[in-house]
Amino acid sequence: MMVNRNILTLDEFTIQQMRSFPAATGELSSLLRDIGLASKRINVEVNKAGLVDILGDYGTTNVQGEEVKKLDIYANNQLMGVLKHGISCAGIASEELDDIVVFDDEVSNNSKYICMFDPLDGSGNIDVNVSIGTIFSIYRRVSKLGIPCTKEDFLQPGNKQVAAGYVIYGSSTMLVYATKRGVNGFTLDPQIGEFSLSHPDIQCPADGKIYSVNHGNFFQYEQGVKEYITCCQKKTKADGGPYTQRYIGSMVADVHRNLIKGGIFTYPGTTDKPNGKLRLLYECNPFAFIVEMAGGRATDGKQRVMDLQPTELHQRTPFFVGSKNMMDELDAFIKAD
Ligand code: AHM
Repeated sequence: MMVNRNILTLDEFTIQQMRSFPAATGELSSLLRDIGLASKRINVEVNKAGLVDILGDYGTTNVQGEEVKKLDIYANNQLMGVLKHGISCAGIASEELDDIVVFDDEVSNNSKYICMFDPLDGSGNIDVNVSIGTIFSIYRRVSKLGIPCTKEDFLQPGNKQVAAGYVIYGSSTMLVYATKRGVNGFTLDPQIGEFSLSHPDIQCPADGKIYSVNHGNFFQYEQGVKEYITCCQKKTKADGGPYTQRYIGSMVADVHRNLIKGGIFTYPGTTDKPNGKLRLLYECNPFAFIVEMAGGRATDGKQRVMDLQPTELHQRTPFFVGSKNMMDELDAFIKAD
């Protein structure tokens, strides 16, 4: 039975979705609720970032050799904590952690899902009060139920994702998640502390006028990418332009804007870093899934990013994602390269 209400909370929405799918056990809804809870806690700390002594370097480096801010660790621990104590997750992998964490207790060993996340993406923007986000990705495990999950459960191609989403801590806080049934966005109502359905059935416009790229790396990009960027700059009204360049340096904010308004986000390989900067499992696959489920496309410049077989947890890949027709145009430049 459909609940007839003007506003649905995240919990109500996921339960409603579950009811219309008789085989569902409720585990995915419970997992999404756990992620929603962790992100509300992270949101509280992110909002206080300018006030309390939580800023600054933690004094350690993460497994990619990047400096870790205190909030990254807080966010990581919140997500890990709620998922460990929940009833639906067998283990996690995080951008902040060297290896997978297997929860290994009776309930977790019988849970069918594993979760991967980047707890606080764009953390270089914390100190300057620019939007940052959490990205997550959920897979059905391939190992047997009843035993601890294994690394194989995490090294699955993105096309095996069951759900993926992100939380953007911006001018308002939003949680957007995708399943094969569609993409829906929920805005946090701070007065009641609930995510409420505000962006039902998000569709990425097939055309857009925004391109997002780090121009500082321009001369390090391959020829086809340079030519595509130049083409974006030269667009006139007659050929769908003019285009606008927007790049905040927080992928969650950049892709969120392009998903809603239409656009393309790119992080190509450079001569220094041929695989670019972004991580396949924690950043690219979840966004590829979300944008594809909304009607867009995502590639590594050669092939669909979700068809890449991961070989290691922290592998990086060039990444191009966005509106379908813009992606098609980009392909023509890269393929001609
Ligand atoms: P982080 O893991 O240090 O937060 O870096 C990831 C971020 C993405 O959100 C963003 O798109 C990219 O790094 C920006 O990188 P650059 O400054 O090289 O353009």
